[in-house]
Amino acid sequence: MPANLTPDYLAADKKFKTATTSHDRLAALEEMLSTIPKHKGTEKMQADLKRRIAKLRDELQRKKGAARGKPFYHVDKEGAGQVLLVGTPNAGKSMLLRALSNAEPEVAEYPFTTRVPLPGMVKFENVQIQLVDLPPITMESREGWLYGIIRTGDAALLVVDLASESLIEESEGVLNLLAEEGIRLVRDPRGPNEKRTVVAANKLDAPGAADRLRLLREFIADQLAVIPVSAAAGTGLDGLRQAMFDLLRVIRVYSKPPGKKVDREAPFILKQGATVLDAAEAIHKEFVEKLRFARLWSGQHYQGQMVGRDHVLQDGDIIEIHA
Ligand SMILES: Nc1nc2c(ncn2[C@@H]2O[C@H](COP(=O)(O)OP(=O)(O)OP(=O)(O)O)[C@@H](O)[C@H]2O)c(=O)[nH]1
Ligand SMILES: [Mg+2]
Repeated sequence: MPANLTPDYLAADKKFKTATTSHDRLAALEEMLSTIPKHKGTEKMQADLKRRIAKLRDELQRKKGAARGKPFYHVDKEGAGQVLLVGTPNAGKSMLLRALSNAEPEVAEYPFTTRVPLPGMVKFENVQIQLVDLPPITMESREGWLYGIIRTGDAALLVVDLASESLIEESEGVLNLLAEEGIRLVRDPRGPNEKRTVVAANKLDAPGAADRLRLLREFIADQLAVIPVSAAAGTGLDGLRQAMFDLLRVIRVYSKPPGKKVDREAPFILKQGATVLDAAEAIHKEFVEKLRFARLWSGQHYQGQMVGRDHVLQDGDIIEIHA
């Protein structure tokens, strides 16, 4: 026992030993820490107290959360696919959603404006893509649901702030925090923890942005494609829409009822690699069983020829199902 423990400390120690609730135990531990004589001989004890306090606080916090029902958010997927806006505070995620969709998220010059996810629909040619605005990724954003949404999304836009002097460190920070949660933002996902991503380098209109864009490309271009944009000025947004569509790895297939015209405004959205049979199923469940043959119009090569059920379709193909 190190010397010089004060009566106050001993009293707190006694309180701890007789405490019956976690709250009382925590209060006693905090009292012990504040009354313990601060010298070399008690360093170990101080560290031990701090560790126990942190652990107990953590436990209490978790219980409180469970009892109250911690906020939990989830966004139902809509349209051709779900793309997530991921990035540092103030990068312009919300302003991008505003510029690209009908949604009206709050935009402000201070960080941590966005607290909950907000989806909007982005039109690309004849499809609608869901774009979800998220709170920023920071050391403080430890909400499990935020990473849950990113994990289940179809793809991500990593929004980088070209007006920020420290954009490289910030981008690294975001990638590292995501990695700690087991999520990797990549060009070509190979595993379930990898999310297909492009970088939206935002605020291209800001002074010095062109130089920082060069830096950013040096840092990240062999890992992720970079698309320069300005949400404020509206530059690069068409390219971003196209990139969002490409991220989803889907194709549009049009159904043409025999003897009728094709409806170009109502594509069926299928995964890349989908076959005639997949399309038949999407058009009408019954077609899976009843499909006799299909005719295909595709680019220059198919002008209504018959194709087998395993024929792989391309974006823009028109098929006529005969059941
Ligand atoms: N110059 C310039 N400013 C922009 C641009 N996009 C956003 N901003 C400004 O950057 C600030 C932050 O924009 P937000 O859209 O709220 O940023 P955010 O990434 O959603 O921020 P959090 O919700 O805090 O994560 C605002 O003052 C915007 O006006 C842009 O393209 N150019
Ligand atoms: Mg925001």
